[in-house]
Amino acid sequence: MIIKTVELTAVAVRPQQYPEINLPEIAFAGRSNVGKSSLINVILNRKRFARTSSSPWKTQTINFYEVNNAFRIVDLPGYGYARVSKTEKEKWGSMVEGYLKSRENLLKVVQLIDARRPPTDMDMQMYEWLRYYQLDGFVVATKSDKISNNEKQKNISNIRKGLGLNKEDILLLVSSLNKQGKDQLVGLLEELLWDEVKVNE
Ligand SMILES: Nc1nc2c(ncn2[C@@H]2O[C@H](COP(=O)(O)OP(=O)(O)OP(=O)(O)O)[C@@H](O)[C@H]2O)c(=O)[nH]1
Ligand SMILES: [Mg+2]
Repeated sequence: MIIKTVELTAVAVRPQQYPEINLPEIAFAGRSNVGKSSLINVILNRKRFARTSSSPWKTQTINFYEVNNAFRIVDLPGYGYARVSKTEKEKWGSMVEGYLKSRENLLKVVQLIDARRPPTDMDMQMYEWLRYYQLDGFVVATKSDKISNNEKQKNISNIRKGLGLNKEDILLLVSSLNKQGKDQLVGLLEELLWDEVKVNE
């Protein structure tokens, strides 16, 4: 896929602020700080387009990145950050759930899991939920540069088990730092988009 143009078309906290439903969307979900925004920058070939931060809870809005005027990558705010008030968590819940449940042009969700640890309860709940709504696209394990090759096999298998992935379900190991898995990731996105848009035009 050749990225010709990238545009932040909307920053939303409520449906009225979403862009039109004229283009297909793929959303990125995962725990706060797992690396969603960083990975989106890798896909977009932009260093700091999606804002990232070492302190959790950086992305607190739903950000729509339009690529080649053909599809959108949607950066969701992360879940599971302990130091957030109950009210904030509820606000997050209704904002993200509202988007995921009602968005007609949402094709699939890419779920991100930290490659260093087993999935958290919230990771598992999220994945169950996505599966229930048939929004489960594929899973990526992030920050692979932080684990050794020995750990990779073991951790991948723990994540697969924790999420209850089937043999045919995809789990891709990625790193935004050394770009491991980038080409496969872009390939998988192309596959999801294939029927919807001519990604290479
Ligand atoms: N070593 C390493 N660090 C990473 C990687 N991806 C992200 N990080 C770091 O992890 C931190 C969080 O990254 P973000 O991309 O902001 O995470 P996020 O999931 O968007 O977080 P929220 O917006 O808070 O939900 C930053 O300090 C990144 O530099 C990676 O692949 N390898
Ligand atoms: Mg973010």
